[in-house]
Amino acid sequence: MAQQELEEEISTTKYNKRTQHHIGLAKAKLARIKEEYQKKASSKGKGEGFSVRRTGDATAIIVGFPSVGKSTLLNAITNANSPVGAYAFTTLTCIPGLLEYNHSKIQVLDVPGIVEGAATGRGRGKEVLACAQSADFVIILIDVFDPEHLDVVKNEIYETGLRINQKPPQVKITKKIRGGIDIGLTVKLTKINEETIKGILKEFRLDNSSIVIREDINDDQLIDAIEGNRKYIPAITVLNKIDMVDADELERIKLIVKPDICISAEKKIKTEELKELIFKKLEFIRIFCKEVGKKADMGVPLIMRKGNTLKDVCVKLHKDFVSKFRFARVWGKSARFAGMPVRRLEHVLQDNDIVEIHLR
Ligand SMILES: Nc1nc2c(ncn2[C@@H]2O[C@H](COP(=O)(O)OP(=O)(O)OP(=O)(O)O)[C@@H](O)[C@H]2O)c(=O)[nH]1
Ligand SMILES: [Mg+2]
Repeated sequence: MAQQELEEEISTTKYNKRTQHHIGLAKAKLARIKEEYQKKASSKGKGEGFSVRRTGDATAIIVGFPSVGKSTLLNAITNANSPVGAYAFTTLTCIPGLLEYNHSKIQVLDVPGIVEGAATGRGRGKEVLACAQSADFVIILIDVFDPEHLDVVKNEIYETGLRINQKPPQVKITKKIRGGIDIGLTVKLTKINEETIKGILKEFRLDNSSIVIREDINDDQLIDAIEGNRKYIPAITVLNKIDMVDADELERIKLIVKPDICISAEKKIKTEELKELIFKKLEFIRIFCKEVGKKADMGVPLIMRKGNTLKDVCVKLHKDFVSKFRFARVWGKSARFAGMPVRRLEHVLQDNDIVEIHLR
């Protein structure tokens, strides 16, 4: 079946216990077709992002339709000066700005507007979404007058394999040589049954495999786990141009968009609160570095992210530190005792940890 027919079938079939198996398989087929298509497209070398050097402690990207005020917002919260225009597609490339907040440096990217079909290459959609893929945080900007854009933007983001505000599904799949499919469950599944799981696995030629599922996943999450190339990034929805509507109108629109924050980029209403929100959502932690035989420098922390490891710290300090790493001594919440030696680069650090790196 062709892509369009499958898409139509998925969107028009009513989802219930009786149809869920059928829909699950159709989704798997569609995902396979898209996977093939993307392989072909990327071997032609298309769909690369904009080349902007990443700086700072994290990168956030502002995504939205044309003229929603992305450039105005960039100019309001960073040191950048991106041209603003009253017409669509003012911004044609990627323009970075730097937002300094609470000792952290956040790179914010302003990009061209996206429209429906962006994920499949409309406008500069592919470049914009590739850029979002490599960011740490997505700011979805919505114009008060176009609340219906939210679903379109979210869908385009989803289509490029980006998952916002979602965790990777707790599913482990291993290929076997023979013996069919065996399913191990540690929870009761309510959104998908074993028959559908097998059908979807077969669609991906995993006829001989074992799968262990540790959470109540649905068919989409199973396909994500199989394809394995999804990116999981936090995001917020920001409603802009609230200076253009009265309080009642704003309340009505808020019910549709359910924004994390409402602002006016132009009038700088709530832009300070937005900075704080971005900072909070990025979940920074402070790591203090210490030289052997000296006291730790508690003045200047290294700004890292929650979940970061010793390896991330090494990468940030010097390009050779990972290959020369012998062990580290760690003080603080991630250490079982003060000065604990750690050999694993995968060791996850905690806020306020002190790290002393020993190199070869
Ligand atoms: N009233 C009002 N107008 C705004 C606000 N933010 C942006 N605008 C106006 O909206 C228009 C578009 O703003 P831009 O910042 O260029 O929008 P953009 O999203 O970068 O547009 P593209 O680069 O074309 O995708 C301009 O006329 C801005 O002055 C706001 O908060 N309130
Ligand atoms: Mg712009």
